[in-house]
Amino acid sequence: MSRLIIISNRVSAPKGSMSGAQGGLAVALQAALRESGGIWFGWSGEYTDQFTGQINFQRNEGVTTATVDLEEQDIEEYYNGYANRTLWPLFHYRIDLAEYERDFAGGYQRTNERFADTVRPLIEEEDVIWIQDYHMFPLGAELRKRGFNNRMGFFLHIPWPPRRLLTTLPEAHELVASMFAYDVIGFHTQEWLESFCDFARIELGATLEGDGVVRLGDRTVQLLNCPIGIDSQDFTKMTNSDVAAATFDQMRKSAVDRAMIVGVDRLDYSKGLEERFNGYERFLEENPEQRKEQFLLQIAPPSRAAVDSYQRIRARLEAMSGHINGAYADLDWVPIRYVNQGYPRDVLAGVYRAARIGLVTPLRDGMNLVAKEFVAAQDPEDPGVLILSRFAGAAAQMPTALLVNPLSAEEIADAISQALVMPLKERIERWKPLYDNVMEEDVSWWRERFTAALMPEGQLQRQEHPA
Ligand code: ADQ
Repeated sequence: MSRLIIISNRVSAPKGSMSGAQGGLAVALQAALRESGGIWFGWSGEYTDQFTGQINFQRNEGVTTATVDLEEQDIEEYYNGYANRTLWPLFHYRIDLAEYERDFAGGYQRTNERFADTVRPLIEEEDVIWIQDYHMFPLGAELRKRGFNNRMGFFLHIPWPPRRLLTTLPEAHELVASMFAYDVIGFHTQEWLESFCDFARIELGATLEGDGVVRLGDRTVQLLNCPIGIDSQDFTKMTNSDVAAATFDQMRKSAVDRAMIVGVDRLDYSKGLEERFNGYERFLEENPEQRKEQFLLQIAPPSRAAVDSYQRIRARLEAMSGHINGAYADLDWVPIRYVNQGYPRDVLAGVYRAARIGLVTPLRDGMNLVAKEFVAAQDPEDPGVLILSRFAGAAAQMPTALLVNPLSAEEIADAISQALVMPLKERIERWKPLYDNVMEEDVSWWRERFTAALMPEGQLQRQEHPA
């Protein structure tokens, strides 16, 4: 069997010290690395005054990680700049927030070249390379330029935007053309896959060869619809843990017979938090009789604080929650509990289980794992209701959730009202298929599906890669 080399912006710490999606993803990728004796390569999270490309190796629980320090300017331009100020908003359909700066594009390219130069001595002829996410689109092409003929795959964890939006990116053609260096490209949904295909076909003149295979010049790439899941076994353990049980009791006690609606998100404009608060306010306004029967717990730890748009949304959410509480709170009841910190996954599992409604309303989301965690944590005898944005990748696998348009305050308000009175029978009928899917199509299923495409029947199928 070939070794797997995984490359991502950040390398996750070994099991035990991680949380959330990264946790599940890290566990799945580490399992693959353990099986194949491979290496996980990426940025160390540390700065250096002068880039040297020196690699720091660590071996932990059978997994080897290799990391490199970057210069502050690299992080400013590549990570805070192109990745998070340009690509992230654009790929989440927010061209109003996207910043198009040559310095960012240049720093992104330079840093990817630095990654390619650094990882180069670690790669052996039979290795299979799997690159993760939008920080590293051009890395495959950079490795090909350095003469590597290895099988190479790429997985995109965020949406792929519609063609006309992507054409606003000055480097779009170059960037997408460079992705033909990969042998397999994975997306969370058929929709993201087709948007990629549209751009390649219409803008670059690529041709479809059937069954998700696209050709550009002498390169063909296999496109794969490959939705990610949670680490379902591990999450079930979390749900059954003492910590989850204690959290459940604590939440139920503090809810005093009121139904809890829960939202758990990184504080990010793509998660639709302002629109969610608007929808919730609309619900309060339109349903006075249901008002004091419930409350909303919104957990939203700040992320990417170095980027202005994240500071702005944080300030707006503070103002909105203050305004809604000011307008509706009573002596014995406050509608929104707004909490700006992260919690361990076993605590979250208890919180999800204590909730009557999971409110997951991103404006766009590659997948959204909170929706799946919420479903996994429910009591089968008395499950809560998932309200899910139609525009999350997860919606494609979760048709029996209450699907809403997250931009419509009315739809959010109606769904909350409907979920609060939903009979137990209907709650179970809606929840069960969601649960079966979450358990079946979990993170191991995802990883195996992708690696099976990358390493067909364990055989290495080579294409010629002109330097
Ligand atoms: P994210 O945008 O980070 O991931 P998501 O899939 O929702 O989004 O995962 C968030 C994870 O962080 C969940 O596991 C959740 O439990 C955890 N988390 C969120 N808030 C937390 C809190 N307050 N405390 C503790 N943990 C918290 C990107 C894409 C997604 C895609 C994933 C995986 O944007 O669309 O699903 O990658 O591919």
